[in-house]
Amino acid sequence: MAFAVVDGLMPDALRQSRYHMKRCFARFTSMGPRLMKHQHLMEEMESVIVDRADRAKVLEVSLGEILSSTQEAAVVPPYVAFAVRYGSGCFDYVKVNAEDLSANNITATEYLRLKEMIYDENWSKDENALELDFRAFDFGIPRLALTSSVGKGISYISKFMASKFIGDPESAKPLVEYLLTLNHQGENLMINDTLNTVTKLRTALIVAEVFLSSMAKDTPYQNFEQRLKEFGFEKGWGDTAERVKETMRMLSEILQAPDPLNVESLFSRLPVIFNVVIFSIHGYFGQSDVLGLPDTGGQVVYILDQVKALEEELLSRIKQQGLNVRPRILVVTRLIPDAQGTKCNQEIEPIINAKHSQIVRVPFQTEKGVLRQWISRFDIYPHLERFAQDAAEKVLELLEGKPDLIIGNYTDGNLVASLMARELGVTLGTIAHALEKTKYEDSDIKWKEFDQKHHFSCQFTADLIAMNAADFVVTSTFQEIAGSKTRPGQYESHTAFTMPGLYRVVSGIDVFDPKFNIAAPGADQSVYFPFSEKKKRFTSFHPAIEELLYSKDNNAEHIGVLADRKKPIIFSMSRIDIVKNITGLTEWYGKNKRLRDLVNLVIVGGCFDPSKSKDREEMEEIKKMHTLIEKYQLKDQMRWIAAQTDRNRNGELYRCIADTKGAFVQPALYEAFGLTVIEAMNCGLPTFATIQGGPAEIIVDGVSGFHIDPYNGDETSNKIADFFAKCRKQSGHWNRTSEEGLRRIYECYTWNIYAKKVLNIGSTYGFWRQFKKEQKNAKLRYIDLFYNLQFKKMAQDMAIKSEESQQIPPTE
Ligand code: UDP
Ligand code: LCN
Repeated sequence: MAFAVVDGLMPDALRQSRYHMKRCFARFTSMGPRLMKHQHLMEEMESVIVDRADRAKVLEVSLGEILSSTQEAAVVPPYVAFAVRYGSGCFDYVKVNAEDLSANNITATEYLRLKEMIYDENWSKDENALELDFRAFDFGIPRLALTSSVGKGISYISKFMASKFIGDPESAKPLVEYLLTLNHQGENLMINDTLNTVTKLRTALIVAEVFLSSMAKDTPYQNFEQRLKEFGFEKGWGDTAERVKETMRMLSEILQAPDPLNVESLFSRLPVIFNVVIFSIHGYFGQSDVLGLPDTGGQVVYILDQVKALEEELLSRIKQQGLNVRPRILVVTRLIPDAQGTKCNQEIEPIINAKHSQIVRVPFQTEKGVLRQWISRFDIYPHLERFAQDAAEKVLELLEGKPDLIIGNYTDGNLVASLMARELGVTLGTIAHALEKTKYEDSDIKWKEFDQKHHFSCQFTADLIAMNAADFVVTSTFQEIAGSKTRPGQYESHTAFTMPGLYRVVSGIDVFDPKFNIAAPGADQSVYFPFSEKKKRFTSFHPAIEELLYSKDNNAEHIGVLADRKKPIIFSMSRIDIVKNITGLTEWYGKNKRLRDLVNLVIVGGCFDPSKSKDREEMEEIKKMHTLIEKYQLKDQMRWIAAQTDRNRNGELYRCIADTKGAFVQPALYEAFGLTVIEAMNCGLPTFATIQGGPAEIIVDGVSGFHIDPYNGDETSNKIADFFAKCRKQSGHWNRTSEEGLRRIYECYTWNIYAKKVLNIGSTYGFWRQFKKEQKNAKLRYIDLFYNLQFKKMAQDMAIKSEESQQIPPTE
C-alpha cells in the first residue's frame, strides 16, 4: 500500500497547508455528488490555489502525491474518495472528509460503493448486491511482484515450477504423471507405464543416454526406436540420436537439479500440440474482399497470418520430435448466408498458403432458423451459447477428437472458446485485440447509457468470464495489460469496477497474474517488404495505384485530387471509426498551413456515402470527413480513397507512398496494437503513430519512427511538418528513419518469433493447469455460476429486447 494514511489524518498536510487544503476540498464537494477525473481535479485545485508557491507547498505533501496519481475521485459530500494508481495495476483507495480533513485508506468495495452512490444510491446501499472477487480463488497461485515482469508469465512459471521440482526426488512426480498422459490419438508418446516414478525415469534416462552416445549424431530415430521402447521410452523425443539425447539430457537435468531455462526448453520440445482451434466469430471472416467491412479489420489479418505461422512452426516441431503427424488448425467463425459477395457463406474454406488449416463456418441458429445477415459485434451475445454447442460438434467431427489447444479472439470468440474448453477440458488461451471497456469513458459506471447500443453489460461480463477462465492470455504489448504511467491497461481496467444495478467487481483480474504473456504479431513479409527491394515489387499494380492516387476525377473509389504531385504523401489507412481518428488527422492537416505546403494527404478507409454504411459510428465519421474537406478546402491536396481489400495491392501502395518519400500516420485516440504501423514499417515507410496504446511500444520515438499525441493536434501536425522540413534539408534523414524502422521490425515483430512463443506458452500452460488443478477447478466452478446466473440471463434479455424492437417499427 503506497499511501498509508495513518489513523485518519494526513498530518503533514494538515500542519503545512490546512487552509489551502480545506478550500480545495470545499471546492471539490461544492457541486454535490460527482465523479471527477485526474485532469478535472488538477484544474479545480489550480483555480482554488492561484498562487504558484502555495500550490507547490500543497503538492509537496500527501495531497500532491495523491492527486498526481489519482485516476478518478468519487465525490459524495462530505467525502472525497480517491482511486490512486501508484503504479501499473497497483491501486489504493483513500477517503478524505472535506470538513475536518480526516483521511482513511478504504477497500475497493468501499470505494466502489461511494462511486455507485453518485449514480444509483439505492443499489449502492443494497447489502445483497452481487459482488465478484475472482482473486479469492488464486490461493497458491504465485503472483509476480515486479512491474517489469508483467507479461512474461511463461518465464516466471518456469522458475516457479523449477523451484517446486527441487528437493525430495518425488517432488517432480507431477511432471512424470504429465508425461505419462501424452499421446496422439491413443498412442503413447515420450514414456510408457514402465517409467511411472521419478526414480525409474531418472535411471532409464541415464541408461538411454549412454546407449545413444555410441551412435552417430544423425542416426534416424527409427533405427533405435525399438531399443528405446525396451527402456520404456516412446516416440516424441526427437528425430535423430542427437536430438533425442539433448531432450533426454534436459529432462535428466530437471530431475537432478531443475533450472528454469531447462524447464522452458523442455516444454518447447514436448509433443503436446497437434490440433488447434481458433475462434473469431463476428464480422465477415474471410480471405478476400472482407477487409474494410464493418467489424472486420486487423483481427482477420492477424488470425490468417497467425495460422500460417503456427502451422509452419508446428510442422517443423513435429518433424524434430520424430513424429509423422499431420497438424490441423481450424479457424471457427460464423457462417453468414447473406454474404454480400464474400465467401462467408461457405462452410469450409482451405486457408491459402497453408497445408492443413481451414476456415470452418457455423451458422447462428435461432428459433426461426439460420440467421442470414451480418450483425454487429455488439449485438452478437444471444447467439453465442448455441454457437458454442454447434461449433463443438463440428470441431469434434472434423478433428475426429478433441483439439489440444483452443484460442479465442475478441470478446465473442473468447467466451465461446472458454465454453468449449470447459466442456472438453482443453487448454485455453485468449486474445483480446481490443477490449472495449477502455475505449469508452465510464462505460462501466454509466453502462445503462451505453447498453441499448453497445450491450456492454454482456460484453464486460463475457470478458470477465473468458479472461478468468483462460489458462493463458496472449497480448501484443505490455500496455494492453498494464497500461502506461498515465493510462491504465485494457486488462488493468478490469481490476476493480462497478456496474450499478448489475454487479460490483472488487477483483476482476490481476495484471500480476502469470497467465499474461506478450507475443507481438508481425506482418506477412511476402506482402509487406521494403520499397527498396526493387526486384520483388508488385509492379503490375502500378497503373492501378497511379490511377488511385493521381487521376483527376472523383468517382466511387476516390474523391479529392492531388494537384501538386511532386509533394511527398502522408498516408493513413484504417476502418473509419471514431477511435481510429482519421477525421482528427484530416483536421490537423487542414489546420496546418506549413504541413499542407510540404505534403499531400492520402486516406484509405470507409466509403463516401454514409447511408451505405451499416455501422453507426462509421456513418457519423463519414459525414464528419465531408464536412472537414469542405471546411478546410482540401479538395486539391487530399485524396480520400474508399476501403481497399486487396492486401497485395495495399502492400504495394505503402511502397509507392515510400517512393514519394512520404510517411505513414496512425492517429488513433487509442490503438490496441496497430497492424498498419508494422505493415508500413515493413515497407520502409517512416511512421508516425499514436502514443496511446500499442504503437508507443512498437516505435522508439525519434529512432525507429515517431510518437504522436492524438489529443494534441497542433503539436502533432508540427512534428510531422518538422520531419519533412528536415528531410528537405538533410538528404539522409528520411532513409535513416526508414532503415531504423526496419531494424526494429526484424528484431521484435515477426510472425516466426510470435509462433515460437505461442506454442511454447501453449505447451507450458498445458502442464501448469494440471499442476494447479485444484485452484483451477475452484475458479471454474465460480465462473460456471457467474455464467449461468448472470450472463445467460443478460443474453436472453437482450434477445427478447431485440425481438421486440424488430416488431415495433422505428418512430424516427
Ligand atoms: N485494412 C485494409 N483495408 C482498409 C483498411 C484496413 O486492408 O481499407 C487492413 C490493414 O492493412 C490492416 C488491418 O486492415 O492489416 C487493420 O488492422 P489494424 O490493427 O491497423 O486495425 P483494426 O482494424 O484491427 O482495429
Ligand atoms: C484490433 C485492433 O484494434 C488493432 O489494434 C490490432 O492491431 C488488431 O486487432 C490485431 O490484433
